[in-house]
Amino acid sequence: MKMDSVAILNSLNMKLDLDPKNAKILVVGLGYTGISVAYYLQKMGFKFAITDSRDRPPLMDSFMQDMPDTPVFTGGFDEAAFKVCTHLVVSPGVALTEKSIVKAVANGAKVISDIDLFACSVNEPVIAITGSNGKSTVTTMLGEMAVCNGKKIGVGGNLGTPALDLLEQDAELYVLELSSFQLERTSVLNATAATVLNISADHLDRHVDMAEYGRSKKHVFNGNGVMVINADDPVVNAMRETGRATVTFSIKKKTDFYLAYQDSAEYMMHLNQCLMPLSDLPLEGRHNAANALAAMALGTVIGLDEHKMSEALRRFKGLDHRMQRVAEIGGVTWVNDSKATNIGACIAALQGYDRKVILIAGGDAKGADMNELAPIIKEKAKHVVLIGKDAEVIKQSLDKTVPVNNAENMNQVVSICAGIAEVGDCVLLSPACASLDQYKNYQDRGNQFSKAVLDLIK
Ligand code: UMA
Ligand code: ADP
Repeated sequence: MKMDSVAILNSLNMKLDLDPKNAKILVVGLGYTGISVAYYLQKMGFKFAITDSRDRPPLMDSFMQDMPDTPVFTGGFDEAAFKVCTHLVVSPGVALTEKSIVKAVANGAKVISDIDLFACSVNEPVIAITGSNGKSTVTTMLGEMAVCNGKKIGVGGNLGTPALDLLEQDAELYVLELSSFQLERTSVLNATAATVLNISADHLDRHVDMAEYGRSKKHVFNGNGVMVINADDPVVNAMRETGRATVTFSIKKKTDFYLAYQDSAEYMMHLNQCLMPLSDLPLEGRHNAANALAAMALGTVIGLDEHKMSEALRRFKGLDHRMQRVAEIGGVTWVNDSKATNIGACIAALQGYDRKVILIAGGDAKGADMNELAPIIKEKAKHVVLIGKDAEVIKQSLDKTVPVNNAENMNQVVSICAGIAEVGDCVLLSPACASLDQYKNYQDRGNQFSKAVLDLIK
């Protein structure tokens, strides 16, 4: 049954020591998360202030029009506000190592997240999905499976809609994509089922090392819900806990959800039962078979019908900027995988090809070691065109074993690739890096690529 505001206030008090009479809350960050927290706190009767280190966060003006009485401090973190607060609700874009936060914590303030507030506000099942890659794909797949089962659902988190905004949707089930930043500051989420899809290097400009990055991801398993484990990933496998209900998936061996040949066709399987032929899954790449199995595993835990889940998978269109075929021009296929913002995604993309491709890579490597990427590039790329801040780092790692060109912008990239490509070739934008050094975001990078490609046929 849906929680009323009395029950939510009790839960906030019990789990987070938050009560409207005594709490002095500082919301850190005036982005989508901070604003969703502000509306939630106002609705629940809490007093709070907001701070943002930026001079003028992009959403500030409309927010101030809507909530003119809220104290807002911008242009640096306001020390006075940090000094008096009992609770800090810190947005994912702000590192917990910020001096003001460290000081406030030393003074006894508690760091919480929007996900903690959300967790105190719902009785309905919550499915939580994290991992270095595949989060958005699996979250969207599972959402579509639930809709196909006639469920009223709320789907969001890192995917886009802040978790607290989903509460307005009055859902009977929530599916949340969660980033390592959201998870590292979340302590009271107890998801009905949760998964870490995989772990590979990402965000090492913010996390101290891989071990700390992995520990943040592991928070998704806090509580006593079902753990959905990728049996192919050693780091994820090591997160298993004895005595916890666990469901496994694998694209390499027989587990609870796996792939197997039956009468010379490859099937997605659950225990000894065929779910659907893998060829019915309309997505490129073996990694998407793993994603589909993970979504099936999560859906099964919450009682979704397997036929309906297969139906949703057969209709799944895939998300833009993930292995998205842009065009075939003169026998050359152009693929936009701009969302490959880390090494793991680029490796998965290259592994999906049985012939050599022309690879476009580069951008902001976020501290990752590009030597981990070099072997697969050497194996699968006939030519590499590099862009962005860390182009040189990638070039060095390739050690002159693959022909490399550098380019300044996407038009130049596409014109170089068009000059090299021969009939039957594939040109793949899978940068293994974040886009923010040159583009607004990965969508902007992907859109500029697609436009430049389509301009070739004008
Ligand atoms: N910022 C400052 N100073 C501040 C507060 C923020 O400079 O005081 C900067 C951050 O460094 C960041 C930007 O402002 O560059 C936005 O930060 P934010 O925490 O306010 O972000 P939101 O607008 O609340 O969006 C966040 C997620 N963004 C980040 O984690 C950076 C969104 O994920 C998410 O959709 C949204 O909450 C709702 O849950 C985006 C993302 O890029 C898609 N996520 C990263 C990823 O997927 O790799 C983790
Ligand atoms: P996330 O939300 O975790 O960033 P997405 O589904 O948006 O994941 O995909 C991001 C990138 O990772 C894309 O380049 C996509 O092709 C790739 N990818 C998707 N699923 C996987 C997976 N299971 N393993 C490795 N790479 C993947």
